[in-house]
Amino acid sequence: MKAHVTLVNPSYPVEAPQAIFIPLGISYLAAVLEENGFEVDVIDCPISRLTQKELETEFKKRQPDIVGVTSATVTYLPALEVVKAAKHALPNCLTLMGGPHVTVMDEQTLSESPEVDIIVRGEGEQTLLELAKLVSDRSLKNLGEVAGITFRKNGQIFHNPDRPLIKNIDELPFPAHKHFEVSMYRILGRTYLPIITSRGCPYQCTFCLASRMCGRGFRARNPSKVVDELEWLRDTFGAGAVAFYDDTFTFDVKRAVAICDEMQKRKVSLPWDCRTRVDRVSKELLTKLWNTNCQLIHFGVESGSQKMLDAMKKGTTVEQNATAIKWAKEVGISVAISVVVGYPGETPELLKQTIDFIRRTEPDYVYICEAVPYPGTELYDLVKALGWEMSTDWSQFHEQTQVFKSPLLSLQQIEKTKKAFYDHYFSVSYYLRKSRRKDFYSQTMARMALNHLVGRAKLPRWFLASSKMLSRQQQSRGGHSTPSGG
Ligand code: B12
Ligand code: SF4
Repeated sequence: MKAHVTLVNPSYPVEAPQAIFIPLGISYLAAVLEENGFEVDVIDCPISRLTQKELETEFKKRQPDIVGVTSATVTYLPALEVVKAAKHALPNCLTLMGGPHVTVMDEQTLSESPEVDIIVRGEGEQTLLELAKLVSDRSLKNLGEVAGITFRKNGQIFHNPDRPLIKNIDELPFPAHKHFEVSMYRILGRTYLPIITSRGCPYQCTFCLASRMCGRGFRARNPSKVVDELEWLRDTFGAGAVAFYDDTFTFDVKRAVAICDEMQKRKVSLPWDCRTRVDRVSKELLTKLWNTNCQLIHFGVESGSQKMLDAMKKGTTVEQNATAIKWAKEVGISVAISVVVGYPGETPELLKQTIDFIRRTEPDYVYICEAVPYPGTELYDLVKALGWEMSTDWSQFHEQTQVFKSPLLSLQQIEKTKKAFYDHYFSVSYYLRKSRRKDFYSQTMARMALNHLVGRAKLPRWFLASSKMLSRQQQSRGGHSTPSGG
């Protein structure tokens, strides 16, 4: 009999920003299993908000043979709780974990968590398929032959060789969003869905894990298939806006243009946003994106100091950052930037250069992310090598608080600077400016500003009532380094 698989997206820890997005990883895994005839279901904890007891009941009801849980570093502890609930409810089920955190911390996870049976490292579709087949054939003793896993046998941990990356990602089915309550992924009344049109990043910024997850080679989907998926998102799920979550959407400029051409040809006019590097855009390309209804572009600016950009091995200049922001604004696209603060070597003066850069270039939205040494990154090795005290509470790894102690810049200094910056940036006039622009992204930015203004409680009650209050979703202001630009 074919194995039944339950895939789980864990909740965020309460202290982390709650960014609500369909997890593409789980959705792709479900699609590939289904395509191969396996029974699949999904538990999406950030939406269903089940207690530990309710989760156990849910597992007992579904009776899966395999429970697979995804996790980033920040969701590692909640993910372990899910695995515990699964093992408690169904002691004979096979428990798997995958995602960026355990890909790197595979052996540590298995040694500290007896409830986890197998770690799937890196890209998971083919590996999970192979495991599901082994479970169906009752031949789990052959685990030693499955590439890309780390597992425990007779108390010993085995780290099998890596699995080669999928060469042609066009062979993957569309992600199985039908397993999610898509109507819950709404912002300001619009269903806002993600798409990925390429995998892999050729760059190696020191704080980022992207190339470790999807490789350094840029593997791209055919523009025509991309637009098929956009039409499907619009027609089947009622997408009202789409986030292109490629690490660097415009890495291959010709392909980005071909996607825009295809969208125009097929009259796909959904508002959309994308993430890219400032050195992979030109004014001509930005004009093309704008003409295809790209309303927001995220650039990974990272710093206003060349010294810090070089330390992060970003491979861009302050000048390129300023020019790209200027071009995008000139063609009409709103610009969101992310900056990394508190990186080793950053002094209050260098941090000030970043704040000055933002004031000078006036992007439409700013994510200030605190430098987080995710395991597996060069930054992690650097902080370890410096011998600086680092938090071991993974729930803190969400870029809105400092997780290591820099002798050059204290948590208090960073928090003070951030607070002063946002208090100044999200002014009533910012709110009014954004609300006057009627596009989806400007409206969302207006709402974020309103959230901030309300947080500061500087608005009279009548103003709140007239602005129809805040969004139900507490969106992550943190965003993060990668999606805010390659
Ligand atoms: C889209 C995206 C988001 C989206 C959606 C997140 C989500 N849960 O899917 C949003 C904006 C919400 C987001 C938020 C955050 N993100 Co993010 N995000 C990305 C991005 C750009 C692409 C991820 C993606 O969809 N890839 C495509 C899918 C198909 O791949 P995948 O998710 O990795 O899944 C595959 C494998 O990992 C594996 N797999 C995953 N889970 C499982 C489970 C099982 C059982 C198995 C078998 C296999 C398996 O198989 C999947 C298919 O191949 C990556 C960068 C990157 N290139 O990886 C960063 C990235 C994952 N994010 C990162 C971070 C830090 C965050 C935040 C903490 C930021 C913040 N300040 O809040 C939050 C945490 C959110 C969370 N719960 O995971 C880091 C993670 C580093 C780490 N160790 O944690 C990354 C790697 C970027 C970076 N800076 O290095 N993110
Ligand atoms: S930050 Fe962007 S460009 Fe740098 S490695 Fe990560 S995905 Fe690539």
